[in-house]
Amino acid sequence: MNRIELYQGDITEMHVDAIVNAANRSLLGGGGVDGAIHRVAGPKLLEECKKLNGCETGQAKITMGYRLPSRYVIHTVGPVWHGGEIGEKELLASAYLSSLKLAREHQLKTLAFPNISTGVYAFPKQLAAEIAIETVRNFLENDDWFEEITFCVYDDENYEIYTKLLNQTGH
Ligand code: AR6
Repeated sequence: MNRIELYQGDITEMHVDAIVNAANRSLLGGGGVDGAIHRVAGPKLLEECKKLNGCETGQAKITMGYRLPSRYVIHTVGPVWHGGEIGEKELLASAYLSSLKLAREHQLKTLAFPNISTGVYAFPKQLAAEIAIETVRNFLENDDWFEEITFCVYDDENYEIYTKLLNQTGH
């Protein structure tokens, strides 16, 4: 059964159990997808985030979704790209894996990921997509809990990269 989906658009409009936020370690908001999520969720999201004491790179924390159509937000922190020699690849895989584990612990069935680290944090998009798909696929192969994991791409470049990768290898 194919449980990986591709969607191009705004993650804040998605009706899933949880959307994943590409946050920073403060968890106090920012630009990009993080800014969009906080804008739509409203001020209560920031209030709850203030109580979390931040989040390490590669880890994840969960909050309610407030005014978002998704019930929860899983905030994860991807690595800043510094050339690839200081563990960026492992940290990106860890951001995806920590988010999946947290969603699983909270018994969530449907999850949507943005393209973590590929905006402000400048992670190469092709490599990031390969890591994201491999990490999610490995998880799904070993655990049949999730109903659907969606990769929410925003820009056309990521859409093309994900389309190719998902078609090449089968879902
Ligand atoms: N829906 C889905 N994807 C989006 C949206 C949206 N509404 N808006 C942007 N993207 P970025 P990062 C895509 O920069 O690289 C923030 O300031 C975007 O096209 O949001 O992990 C945080 O607070 C890109 O492919 O996150 C951190 O400080 C992807 O989301 C820092 O940026 C990620 O881009 C995190 O940087």
